[in-house]
Amino acid sequence: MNTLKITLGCFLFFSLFNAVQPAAQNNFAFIRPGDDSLAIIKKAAAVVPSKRQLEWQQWERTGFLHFGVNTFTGKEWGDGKENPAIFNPTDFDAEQWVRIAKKAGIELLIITAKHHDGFCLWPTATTEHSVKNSPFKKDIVQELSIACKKAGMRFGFYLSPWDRNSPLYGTDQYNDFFVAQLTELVTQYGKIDEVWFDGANGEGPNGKKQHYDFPRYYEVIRQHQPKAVIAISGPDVRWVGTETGYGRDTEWSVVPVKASSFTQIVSDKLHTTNLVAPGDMMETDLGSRKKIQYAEALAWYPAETDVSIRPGWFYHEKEDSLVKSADKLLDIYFNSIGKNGVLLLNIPPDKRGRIHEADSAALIQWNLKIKEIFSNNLLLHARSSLKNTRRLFDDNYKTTIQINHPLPYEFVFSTPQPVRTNIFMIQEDISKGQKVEAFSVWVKKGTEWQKITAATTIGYKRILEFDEVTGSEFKIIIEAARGGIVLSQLGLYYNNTKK
Ligand code: FUL
Repeated sequence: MNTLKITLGCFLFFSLFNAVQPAAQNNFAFIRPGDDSLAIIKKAAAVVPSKRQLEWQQWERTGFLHFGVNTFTGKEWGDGKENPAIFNPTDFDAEQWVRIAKKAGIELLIITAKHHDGFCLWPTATTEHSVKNSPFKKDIVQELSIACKKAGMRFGFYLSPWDRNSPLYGTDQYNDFFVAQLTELVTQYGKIDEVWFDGANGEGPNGKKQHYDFPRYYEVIRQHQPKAVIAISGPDVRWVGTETGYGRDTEWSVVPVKASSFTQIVSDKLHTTNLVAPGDMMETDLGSRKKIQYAEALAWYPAETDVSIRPGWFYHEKEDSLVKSADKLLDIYFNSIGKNGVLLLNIPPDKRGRIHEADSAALIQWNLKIKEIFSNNLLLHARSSLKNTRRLFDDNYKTTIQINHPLPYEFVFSTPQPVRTNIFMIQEDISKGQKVEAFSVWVKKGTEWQKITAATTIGYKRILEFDEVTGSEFKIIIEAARGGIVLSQLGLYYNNTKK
């Protein structure tokens, strides 16, 4: 399933260059034949996110709601032959979903408006295979969009291009059908913040072959919901490459793409004929110096890290005892958001139409742990060798640290009292690009500096765990970078729940 997802996702990547992203936003760069490796690095450093990509990154925690006929059949992939009569939640409460998501620190909810089985959670005019022919009748997409709006929660939808129910699937008319579905969703439910196009397709070599008219789909979204990010088989956000919740140790948001696709944005036209795949999203290295040396063009294409709180994406009673614990979710938090990604955590409603007690308990615990750890920055009152004022944070707990010095460059913090720490967090101001390639963190023991931890990329956020140390002098060394660095936040913390 993943291979197919990647292939399709990659093939659709060209639309990064779609007409609605004006060149002035600079979330891409051409590599010219005469550019030497230094010029290429410079260009990579100058690529910045578009406004919608920047906002999206700051949501950090987002939630997925897999809900549909599979909830009632126990399957993960329905075959499209399910009788709508089986869809009958007994105690449906979209407000409960939103309430729990809020308590988990989640900023956006994405509902599977239609999964691969083709069953629509809204009473679409495009097919009879929907809630309108279920005993439940209600419009789930509407219920959720209203609940989100009421609670100030962002809202998005997943619409599966692969449709196992529609007789049109595999024909040109399917694109009209899909556009009609999409148009209903982007026009009838208020503001949409994210649209998720899955690349999965299980048709196999002898199955139906569908040419998806993605440029047309994107145009519909941009026209009606210009602020929405289009993810996975979309131009704004890429799949991290696993469904484990764990991102790469080195995660670049600037990745190589093909120049032939690039001309599409320049000419302000969408040409499917020029479609070129940028590569495999599952590779361990997407954006290193070595990778970008061979690029024809570069683009800001950040990672979304999706994972389910349960083994499956849909609710199955037999998995009630297999819900991920708050500690496991915390580890995922460190390894997704803490590795320059946005976390998309799936919390599937059960047959009642509610988030199960086991899931909500873990989610609430998880958020409490995050709050407890990150509400106490041990560097808050530290003096720093960096700032003229020597005060690291202003009254609003904001800092901006600009480093334009030759590398390696080091800066020191001294805390008024010795502090005990086992977590380091640091953020680049990505509105200025992603630059850091290597850094390390040190503590002073007597007269000696000891290395506590080291890593490669930072990007939007990097969180590093290490064995507990106590000290009052800490040092950060930026060892390598692609240009002048702007840091927007950093801190030392203590996780006292660590086993
Ligand atoms: C995959 C799908 O096949 C799964 O069912 C699930 O929706 C996951 C998020 O994406 O490609």
